[in-house]
Amino acid sequence: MENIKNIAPEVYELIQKEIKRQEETLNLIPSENYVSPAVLEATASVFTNKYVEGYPGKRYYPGCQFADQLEILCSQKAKEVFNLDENWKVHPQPLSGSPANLAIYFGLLEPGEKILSMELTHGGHLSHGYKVHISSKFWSAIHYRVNKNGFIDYDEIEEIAQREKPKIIISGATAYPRIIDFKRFGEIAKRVGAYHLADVSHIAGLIAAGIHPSPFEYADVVMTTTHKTLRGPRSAIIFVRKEIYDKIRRAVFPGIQGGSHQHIICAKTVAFFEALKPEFKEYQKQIVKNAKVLADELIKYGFNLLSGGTDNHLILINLRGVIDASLAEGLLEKANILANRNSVPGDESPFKPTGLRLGTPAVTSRGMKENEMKLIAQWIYRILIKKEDSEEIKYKVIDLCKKFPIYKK
Ligand code: DSN
Repeated sequence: MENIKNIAPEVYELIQKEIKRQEETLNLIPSENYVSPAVLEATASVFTNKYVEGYPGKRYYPGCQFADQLEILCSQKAKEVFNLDENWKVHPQPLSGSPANLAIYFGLLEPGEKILSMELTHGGHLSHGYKVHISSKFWSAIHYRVNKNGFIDYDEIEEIAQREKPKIIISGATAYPRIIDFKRFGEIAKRVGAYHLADVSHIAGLIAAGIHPSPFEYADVVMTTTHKTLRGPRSAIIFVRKEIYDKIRRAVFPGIQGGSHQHIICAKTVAFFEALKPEFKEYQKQIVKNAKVLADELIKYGFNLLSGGTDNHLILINLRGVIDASLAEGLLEKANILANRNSVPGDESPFKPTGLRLGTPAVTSRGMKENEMKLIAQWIYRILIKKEDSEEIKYKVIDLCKKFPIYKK
């Protein structure tokens, strides 16, 4: 990074500090991950210099021949990763998850039509029609919830769908630790004449590896961000059934976005090449194994987990009556352990959440396995329940991190 160092020393310093922070921190934020050196290289490639608007073969700028080939390759590889046939088309340009969802609604719904999605405090996402998201200005959202055991209540979804006749039903969540029954979602959507959008941002890597059931047979549109379990750059991608592809194509560009970010499309393509390797499947299996061990250990230490455990990469601890969730997040951060406070069912406001969300994609990328998960659970217990000094645990955390470097020197 000599060039950055010479031109912008303050920026260089910040990058160095961020490298050290990442290397010395146990990252349990379930939506974060570490990209490979190859994906980092692609993110910094000269494709960042190229303006492209439109689509391969129909651009609003000259000089797009290689950008076009890249975009076509990105779509092909994305389809291979999810084993899709000619009934599916890919839109590789969305900049991130929230604008991608907006484009889907914009393409498929008329103003005022209804979105049926998961309640925010029950694991849903802001961009699924929640009142502070722009989607709520154009469409009205109604929500389904999890039952008292923390599982999605499909009968309730069916009942709401029959009554409210939404135009789109969204499966997928930002904080749900269990298998999602996409087949059931698809059947309900079909019965009431709604589109089924599966937002698989959190679990796309697991789906690609065949560890979580795939939504494709039962959905009209599948959206995923690319930087979570999929371990690509910070971005998103949309898969659409060919009959309705044009509506969504136009909604992304020219509807919502301008020129796409070709260096990020380049990095997504590299990530898809990686996702097609056998090691990727092993990695995804280990994410789930690690999450199960972490969950079991936390239960042994007396923590109350939503739904009583996990089937995927994430865990939600209900801290109500135990410790304030913001305080818990802060105490763990002081020990260089990152887990984020999160709403859980029963919370009155998303600003006062009582849950803590943890996940294993990032620590698994470092090569950590079951034994390390046991250690991490013990540290969480010692900090949050035994009230041991976070600073003391921090040295142990740093030692462990040093044994599992993110980027080998
Ligand atoms: N912010 C992401 C997450 O943490 O789950 C979802 O967009």
